[in-house]
Amino acid sequence: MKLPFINQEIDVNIDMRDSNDILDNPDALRYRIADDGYLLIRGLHDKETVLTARHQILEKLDEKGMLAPDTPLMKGIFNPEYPEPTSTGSMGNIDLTHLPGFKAVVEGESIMRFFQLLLGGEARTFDFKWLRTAGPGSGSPIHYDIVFMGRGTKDLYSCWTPFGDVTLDMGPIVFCLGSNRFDKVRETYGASDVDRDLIEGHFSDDPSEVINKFGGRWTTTTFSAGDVIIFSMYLMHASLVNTSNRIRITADTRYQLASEPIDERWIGKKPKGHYAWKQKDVNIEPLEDSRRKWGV
Ligand SMILES: O=C(O)CCC(=O)C(=O)O
Repeated sequence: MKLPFINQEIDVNIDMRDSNDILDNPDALRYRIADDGYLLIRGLHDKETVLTARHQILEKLDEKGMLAPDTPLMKGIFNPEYPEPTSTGSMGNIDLTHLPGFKAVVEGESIMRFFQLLLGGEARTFDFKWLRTAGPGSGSPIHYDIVFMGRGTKDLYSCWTPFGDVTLDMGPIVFCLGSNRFDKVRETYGASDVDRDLIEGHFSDDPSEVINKFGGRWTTTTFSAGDVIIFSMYLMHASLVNTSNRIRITADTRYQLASEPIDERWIGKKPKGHYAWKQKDVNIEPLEDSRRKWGV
């Protein structure tokens, strides 16, 4: 089915398999995430817990004027008069990410227990939370997560959590299956760090180019409140463009063994974050130059 990335509409499969059948088998989970690069778990969270968080987040967005007047709060319909339809204002915004309902999901028992089982020891999560309140027209570019958060253990996982149902027109996350085995890309782009190397961060503006040059295939699915998708630092992904009139509320949060080194940019009461990348007066190397240098 043709679906829109930021710069291009291409054929995307809608066939991700869930791992609910192996949820109590850590060896099988580990084997699958190493192989497929992801674990889709339907209904990991209690739906009501997720919807409570959604309600609390939407109340805050409403106070900011992001919701269309006189529309039902829980529908999350974007106010077309609001000046900024992208999600950047919500990432790491503690007004939102410290909401008790939100924390009850991303730091709650279901997810922490899951990671304890997967990792085989006490798990911890970064304090910084990438909450996205993505309005119409927004989408995320193609990247590996490691370039943004690779200063600690590489045995680190992202978890993408929808706070409400996410249909295909709301711009769900989309994965390039097989990209965890793009060896040269892993060794070059995948060894970079956006704050050290001052690169663009994303790998390509062109989803067709990625599969034509390196292989793999793009795939996504629809999500319901309660579902999560967990993926490796080296699985290339993006999000599709939100073509609906609703705000896509999702979070991407990170988990690792508590005993392993952690990327210091994302921990503490006020995480430092990207101290160089995309900061004022910092020159970013053009993507084509980085790719030429890497030979990919
Ligand atoms: O939700 C999005 O727009 C992108 C998510 C993402 O890049 C991530 O989970 O690492």
